[in-house]
Amino acid sequence: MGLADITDSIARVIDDTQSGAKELFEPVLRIGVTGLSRAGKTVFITSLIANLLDRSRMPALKANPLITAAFLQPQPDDTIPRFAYESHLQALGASAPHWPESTSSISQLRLSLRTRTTGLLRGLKGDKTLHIDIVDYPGEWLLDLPLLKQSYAEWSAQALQQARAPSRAELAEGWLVRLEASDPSSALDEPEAQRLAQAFTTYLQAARSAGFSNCAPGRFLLPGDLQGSPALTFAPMPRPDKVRSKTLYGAFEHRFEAYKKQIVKPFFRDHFAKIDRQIVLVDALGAIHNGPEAVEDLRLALSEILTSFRPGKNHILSMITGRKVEKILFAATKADHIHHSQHPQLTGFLEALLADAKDAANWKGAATQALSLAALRATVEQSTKHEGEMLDIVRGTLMESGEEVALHAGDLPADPARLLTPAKQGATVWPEDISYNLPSFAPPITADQAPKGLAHIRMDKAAEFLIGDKL
Ligand SMILES: Nc1nc2c(ncn2[C@@H]2O[C@H](COP(=O)(O)OP(=O)(O)OP(=O)(O)O)[C@@H](O)[C@H]2O)c(=O)[nH]1
Ligand SMILES: [Mg+2]
Repeated sequence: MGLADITDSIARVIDDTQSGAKELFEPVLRIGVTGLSRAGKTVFITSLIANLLDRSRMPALKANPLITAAFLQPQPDDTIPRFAYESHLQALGASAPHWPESTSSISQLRLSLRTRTTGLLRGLKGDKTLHIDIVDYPGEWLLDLPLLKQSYAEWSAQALQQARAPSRAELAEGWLVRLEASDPSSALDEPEAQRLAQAFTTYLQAARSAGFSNCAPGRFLLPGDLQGSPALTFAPMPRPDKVRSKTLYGAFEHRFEAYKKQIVKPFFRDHFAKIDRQIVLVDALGAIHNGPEAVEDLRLALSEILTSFRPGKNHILSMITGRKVEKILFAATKADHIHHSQHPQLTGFLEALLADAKDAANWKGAATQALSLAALRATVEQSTKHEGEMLDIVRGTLMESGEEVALHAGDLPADPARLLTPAKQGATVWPEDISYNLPSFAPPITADQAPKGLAHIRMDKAAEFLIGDKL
């Protein structure tokens, strides 16, 4: 070790103890924000930050009157990209606002809140500071957890069975045809390996677009800078009688193991393990809109996700992380698509979905809660007379045409079983009396540019659940 290395490591030790000492007085709360692709993560985080910096729209955050300052700070982890708050906010707040671009990786931001101390200690302690590290990561990455327990042969058998199921067979056809034409025992041929991986990825993307949630491995849909790397160039294959390392099957088996070891495990160890509280965003309305198969698939994905939050039950995960998330909030996003009179039904549906997923995951984990929210309210509510009856509707601007419409998306049933039972029984369409149509609304144009937080539904309730007790 050279002198420079020694001084460097001494400096680091001092640095670590200092930040450790600081954390004793200035606690850090790490909040994970996740959800499957398009669930609303980016808009949620942007809105949460905007509404914590300016809290005029946050009445349900009980400690609000005690907060004396809120500010963004450099984040502690140098290797994670910073959440691009300013550009997302600018996109949403512009005179011609647009939804933020899709994001595909992990990112982070630190927001600090200074609060007045109350009670006896007030004179002694002065203000206190809470650092909130918000970590955004794709929910698809959690769906990779089961892979850690599986061998390549087991995973392949399961993935093939899933792809051949009636609801997916058509989407998987291109890949299955290619697979049929290739021989797992033939010598590894890289172009052939790439074609198979590509065909498999195309199938996963098609499944995702059709509204399916279970589309592991997560990095195949969200490769980021791993695109084209060997760890992502494999696909399920039926196991030949004899496995040799230089064959296509042998190479894929090796790459599957590399994917687990070098991509999945480090995520759980380095990022997931440090999360104290978690919010899981669920596009429940989108799944209902996509039909019973999408709802059933979402239910299965939620139970997989719950398994990730239950390290005790999962031996591999306990070994990697060793600790538990304390609280998990499940939120049905984009609730501004429906009138508030329908929100209890939406929350009820999410609760029922969650209860089922909990049964499946044999849940005895952290405290959970479900609610319906809109991170950015794109509609206004209205009641109108229709065929002699009052109808609750929402009014907004359609994304596609730019046209302003007033609409009643359909009534969610009061009993969530009316949706969950047909979904579980494998129905392909909803019963006739349930119809539900969900358009995409454009973000609202805000007249005044003063930073007043973003118009939302129940973001303050979400914030109260996630950080309220720490303020
Ligand atoms: N009306 C309405 N639409 C929303 C809201 N939040 C998200 N959306 C819609 O959902 C889309 C996806 O939201 P994002 O926040 O980008 O979702 P994400 O989970 O970050 O998506 P990925 O980065 O692609 O995984 C947006 O482009 C909007 O069309 C909301 O509060 N209200
Ligand atoms: Mg995003």
